[in-house]
Amino acid sequence: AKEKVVVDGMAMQRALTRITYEIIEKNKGINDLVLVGIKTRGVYLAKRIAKRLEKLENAEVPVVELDVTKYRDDLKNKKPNSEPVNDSKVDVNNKNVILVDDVLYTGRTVRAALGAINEMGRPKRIGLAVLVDRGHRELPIRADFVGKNIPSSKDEKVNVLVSEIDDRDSVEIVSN
Ligand code: 3GP
Ligand code: 5GP
Ligand code: MG
Repeated sequence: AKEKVVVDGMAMQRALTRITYEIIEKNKGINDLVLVGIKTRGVYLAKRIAKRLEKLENAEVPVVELDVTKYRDDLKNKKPNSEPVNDSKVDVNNKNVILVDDVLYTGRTVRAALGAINEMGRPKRIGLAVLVDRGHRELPIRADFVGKNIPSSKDEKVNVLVSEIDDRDSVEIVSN
């Protein structure tokens, strides 16, 4: 397998900084903002964006951690009628919610996340921020904030590494 680095550590930091400014501009500040990070790596990206938002705007932004595996419709091991995976005490009613994930591919994860948020309450608006959009959507879903568009072939893999749990920050394309 061949690996090609498409986003290095500095570029990832800059992309997250740009997304942070875009969120502030679109949201006209950070009032009523709630970030929802999709596990695993989406949570770390959401926390980084929240940190930047707080530095720039001097107020706290809640980060909800969401595990959507049980909500996906394409996994065999999912338990129907399982408990909501989210036990967050954060109120999403009338909030501007921004979902954060590492890679957007078919869109099924985001669809599942929307279902989970729907069980938490009724936000005013839900947006989507992703570090990588690799195309191949199977649902009518698009991102509002994109770190990098990486047109990929279906048999390529995009590796997203974050220093919180991996040994560095990096986005790499792996082709066989
Ligand atoms: P993540 O939880 O940090 O997003 O799904 C488990 C991990 O496998 C994910 O880590 C993701 O990075 C990686 N992964 C790589 N390719 C795929 C894929 O096509 N689908 C899913 N669901 N995960 C993938
Ligand atoms: P989707 O549901 O849009 O098909 O895929 C989105 C989720 O699957 C993301 O949370 C992401 O973690 C994972 N995923 C899908 N394709 C890839 C990929 O090529 N690389 C990585 N790292 N994750 C992927
Ligand atoms: Mg992910």
